[in-house]
Amino acid sequence: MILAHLSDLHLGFRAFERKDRGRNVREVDVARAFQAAINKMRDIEPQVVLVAGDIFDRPEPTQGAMVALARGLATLREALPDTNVLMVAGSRDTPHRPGDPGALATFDAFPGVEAATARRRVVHLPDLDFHAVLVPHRSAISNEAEAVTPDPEARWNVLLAYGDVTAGGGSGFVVRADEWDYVALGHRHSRVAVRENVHYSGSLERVGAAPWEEAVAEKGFLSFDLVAGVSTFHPVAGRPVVSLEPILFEPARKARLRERVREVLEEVPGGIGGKIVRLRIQGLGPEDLDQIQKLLHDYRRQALHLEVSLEDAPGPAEARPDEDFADSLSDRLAARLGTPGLNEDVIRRAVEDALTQASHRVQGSVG
Ligand SMILES: [Mn+2]
Repeated sequence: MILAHLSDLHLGFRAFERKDRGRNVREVDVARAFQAAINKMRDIEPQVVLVAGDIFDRPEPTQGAMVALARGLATLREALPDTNVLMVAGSRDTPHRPGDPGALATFDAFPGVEAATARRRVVHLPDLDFHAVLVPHRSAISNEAEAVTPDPEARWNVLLAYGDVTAGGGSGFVVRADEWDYVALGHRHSRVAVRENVHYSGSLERVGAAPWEEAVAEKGFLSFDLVAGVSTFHPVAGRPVVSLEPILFEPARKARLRERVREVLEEVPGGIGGKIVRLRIQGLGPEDLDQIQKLLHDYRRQALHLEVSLEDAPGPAEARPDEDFADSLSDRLAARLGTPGLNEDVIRRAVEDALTQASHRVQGSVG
């Protein structure tokens, strides 16, 4: 019995100005990532696909977003006709007015698809002896969520919810992990294993306001084998994001800045073409940015987006006690080695002496 778990698709997400055949490039990227995840389902063959909210990037999604979801569901239906899809709305795709059904409700009408947009919903799949409770965002932030319980008669109990979840105590929607075979969560964009059976799958693409924070994190979705109790991550390739090491601007060597900018941008493995790139410069004021604008022009055309972050220059370099200690120890040993009558005791005393001094130095730097 295999589940697939994805969340935070943000279909319809748009960023930067670049277009591809009239469509925002990032909107195309998130649609592609979703389709890539669906294509991987053929090999995973889940009985149930769980989609844990923020399926659309906004309550009134773009037409492209509606088409992307419909296509994905159709592909899945064709490849795996008996697979059920359970979805909940997140904070991004909850309708503004409580009386509205929400765009996601369109897909609730599809056979084999359950999409809860506002109220909690219980789904029972008798063929699989499977019981699921669907808790969309609006339900998770109401008192309604407290009444969520598994069905003791069912072989499998699964909770699908959107929100900040705690394992008891603190704020947020409380989940009693031991009551459920699996808890599929959405809302966090990074992948988090809360417990062995409680997971945030993370977003499929780097759709946050600061994509560089997720530059090195692999994105994708999860599957969970209910019998073995084992979770597996399935990476999905998205738009590459590069966060460069900071460059220090030295006012005394202005020309050096242009050289360094060129160096770091040219050194990106595989180039910056089509990538989302962040260039960090320390100690340069916004009024001095003109010095490199012309230089950046060409790079801006190559990259999908080139973000320039101006940061404060770092403080004075900190002392490195480890190196001081090593130097001091070797100096002392070298000095003693030439002394007549050198024996183990002498070396031991020298080492102990050095260690004592080093420990004073460490305490001194801590205090
Ligand atoms: Mn989200």
